[in-house]
Amino acid sequence: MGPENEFEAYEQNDTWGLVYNKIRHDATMNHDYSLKDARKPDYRSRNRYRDVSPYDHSRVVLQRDDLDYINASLVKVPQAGRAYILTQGPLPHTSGHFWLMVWEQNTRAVLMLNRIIEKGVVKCHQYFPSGAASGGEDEMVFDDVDLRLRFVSVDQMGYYNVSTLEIEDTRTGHTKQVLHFHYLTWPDFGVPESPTEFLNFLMAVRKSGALELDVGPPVIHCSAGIGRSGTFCLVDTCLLLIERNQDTSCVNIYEILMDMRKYRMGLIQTPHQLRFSYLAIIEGAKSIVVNSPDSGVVQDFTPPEVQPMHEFMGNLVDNGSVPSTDSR
Ligand code: PTR
Ligand code: PTR
Ligand code: PTR
Repeated sequence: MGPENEFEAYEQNDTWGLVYNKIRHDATMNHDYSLKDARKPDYRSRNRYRDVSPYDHSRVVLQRDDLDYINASLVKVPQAGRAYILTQGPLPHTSGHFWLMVWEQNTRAVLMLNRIIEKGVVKCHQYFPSGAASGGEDEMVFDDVDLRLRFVSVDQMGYYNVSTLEIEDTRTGHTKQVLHFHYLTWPDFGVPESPTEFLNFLMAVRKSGALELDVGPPVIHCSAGIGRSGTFCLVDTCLLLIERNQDTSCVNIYEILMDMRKYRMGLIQTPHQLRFSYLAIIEGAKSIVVNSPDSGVVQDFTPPEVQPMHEFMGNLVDNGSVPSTDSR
């Protein structure tokens, strides 16, 4: 049964809540991986939420000095040739760590899916220079990690912005440019305005090359780095697999999401986000599989070459593969 048939069945029987609860339940039963580093006294204050932690086996380790810990996870999907770093919205005292991770992992783009303030509450620190022209800063210095960030330019696309930023390692004077994609209209525990809007954003990110394996993994965040960020990765991966196989029914969304949840807990936070993922996958697949001339947003997208598994794994910096579960 492909995503379309599943979607129809869940709609007709009004079972999105049940399906979503089964995913949460199965993940809780099967993914009892350790969270020891996230709970260390020295690192606890680096977590934005006490109930959202990276597993030890897939957390991203900072290399510079003895900084080590950041609430970030490397989510690997070898069958799709994809890897994503999912992380929380930086706190004031972890913004330097965030940029150090981007620098060390050779990340080409940061995807920010939240706003700084949501429902009147600060959900993420203003960790990037947004440019003096829009009332922000042109430059930010992170002394704790010896990095300097410079605003270069911004393209405002309405519901998202794409900024170019330059990072300088002040120890060596070396610089790199990164893209900052900021989705402006996706509420926490909510869904984007429409699948088409979301797919256009996804295609803009893909076109930048930032999701390819010849650069470091994209760094994707929202406030907790699980709900909206999980939705983004699930849709991207499923569409890539559909494209490879030219067959919508080849993807088992439940299994792909459960696999991704081995690397970071809580991916997709509501039944509504799960339903939206199906909608976006079904709509995106129409323009991929039926190669019709008026098929819309994704028709000129060319899929990347599939990379052999050993090369793929060799490109990634992390703590190894998914272990069998042990106690937290
Ligand atoms: N700003 C965070 C918050 O209030 O959630 C700070 C914080 C983070 C506080 C984690 C406590 C935290 O949990 P624990 O003490 O259980 O690690
Ligand atoms: N304990 C927090 C809460 O429930 O508010 C954790 C949390 C916050 C979880 C936001 C998910 C959130 O959504 P997102 O991952 O999309 O930022
Ligand atoms: N604020 C979230 C909640 O308590 O609903 C935080 C959370 C984190 C929820 C992980 C669930 C999580 O995992 P799972 O979805 O697998 O139960």
